Amino acid sequence: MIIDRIEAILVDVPTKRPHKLAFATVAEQNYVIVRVFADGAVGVGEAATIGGPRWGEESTEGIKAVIDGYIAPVLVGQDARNLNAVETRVARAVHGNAFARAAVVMAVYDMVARADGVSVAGLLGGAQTPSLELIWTLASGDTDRDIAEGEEMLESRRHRHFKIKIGFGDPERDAAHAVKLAQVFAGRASIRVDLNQAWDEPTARRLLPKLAGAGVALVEQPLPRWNVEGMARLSATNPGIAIMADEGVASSHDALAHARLRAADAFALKVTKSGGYAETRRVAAIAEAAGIGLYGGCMLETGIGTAGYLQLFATFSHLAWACELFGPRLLQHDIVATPLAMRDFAIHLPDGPGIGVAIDPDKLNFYRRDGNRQSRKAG
Ligand code: MUC
Ligand code: MG
Repeated sequence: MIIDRIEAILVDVPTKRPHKLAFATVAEQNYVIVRVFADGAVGVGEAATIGGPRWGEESTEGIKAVIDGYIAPVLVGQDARNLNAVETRVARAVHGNAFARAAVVMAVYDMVARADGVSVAGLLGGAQTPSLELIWTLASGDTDRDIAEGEEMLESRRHRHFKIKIGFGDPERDAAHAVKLAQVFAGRASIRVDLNQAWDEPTARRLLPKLAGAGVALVEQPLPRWNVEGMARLSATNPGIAIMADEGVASSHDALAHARLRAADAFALKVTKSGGYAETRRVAAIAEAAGIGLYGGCMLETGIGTAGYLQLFATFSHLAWACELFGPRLLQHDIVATPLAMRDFAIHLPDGPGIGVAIDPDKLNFYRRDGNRQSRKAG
């Protein structure tokens, strides 16, 4: 199965409501959809970014340029079936640029699995669960609106774990917002907060006990990603609240550094930030060896990227902190033909081969940036 062409398409999809994070408010999500072609077979993959090069270094424009200019040329002519060689070849040809590499790797796995009539999870050794408990992020930027949204999610049996985005400027106000939500949903939903690196160590040391006291179960990346030692000090001194690394743990080297210092109680896994399936599995293996819990993270993917992540997450024996593969639910429309099943507080692994979902060509045409739609960037 010789790869003959790789295509990278920029896609922008508006969200149902503004999604407010520490570093940006997102009204539209930006994607690179990748299609890999070989001997008449096709596979699809995706890289999602949040607010352009703000969550991390990569933007969709840069991802497409790297795929077109540097990844496609080293893969065209290669045998897609040698998946290990494909991942290594891409990693050797391109340093960093993990999202660009992962989107292509995802598409190659999808193509090979589809051709063999098996799922990507099957190709990775087999799913160990048919569904995963699914978190929702309350991030409207307004406490009352978040409460109403949370109530609706509980009522409709969609989600019973909420992640709250904070880190907007005034830490006391952030903490008060999280405490309020923790009180409102006490005993009915688990509450976690994501700072996206916004606090410094003294602020975290001062406010984490307050969050723990209100029942917040976990705090995600409170400190800048470089401050691994600070994360270790927080993990050691805040037993009432679990500390999770997200931006700080992308590569297996990051994972090892965190594990050595016991800088986190949990790692957020993301196929794109780790550059593909192989490296994400290495991060997970280090976590498991160190007794660090796994969490299935996301970058607000469409059904394509969500399915690509889900195929891997379902192969793990246990995700201690569940997963947040809710991206499609935040979008005004998904771009897949048949949406992923999300019900009874869980996301369900699709039955089909490959990643288990396929692009709806009409929706792709409508949302692709080089079509007629105007893109609105994050504020
Ligand atoms: C992040 O940092 O975890 C995932 C869900 C969400 O609401 O934001 C993201 C990114
Ligand atoms: Mg995060």
